[in-house]
Amino acid sequence: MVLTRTHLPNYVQHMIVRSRWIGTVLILFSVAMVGVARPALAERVGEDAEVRVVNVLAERFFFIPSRFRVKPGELVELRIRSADTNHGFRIRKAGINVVIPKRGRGAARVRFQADDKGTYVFECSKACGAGHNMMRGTIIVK
Ligand SMILES: [Cu+2]
Repeated sequence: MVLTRTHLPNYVQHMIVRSRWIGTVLILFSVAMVGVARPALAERVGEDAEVRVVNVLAERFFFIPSRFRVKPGELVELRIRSADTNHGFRIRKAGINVVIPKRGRGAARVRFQADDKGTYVFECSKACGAGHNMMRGTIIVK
């Protein structure tokens, strides 16, 4: 005889239904807790909640995103990863120039803040191939 749910005694079937229900409630509860706990944790470890993180991907021969906007006075942290080789990230106007490690070696972190409206061009500062000179983007402060 094949044992299917209909062959189980009534109280066992009730237990299965109940445990599924409890499981669902627990999952929903933990999802809710994760959402609530995150900002609190960030404050406790002293990360500035003020910093907006912008993830940037560098790849021969472009940046993604190649244009993004920040507000005047807003502090942003750019976390720049490479999808292939070493690149550079330079904003001449802001005196920023860092090396972006090659794929799998982590991100370069750069903090950027501009008080006035305007545009800041960023570009690759490490010769990376034929399209290197086209590898650039713009931060719009607006
Ligand atoms: Cu380059």
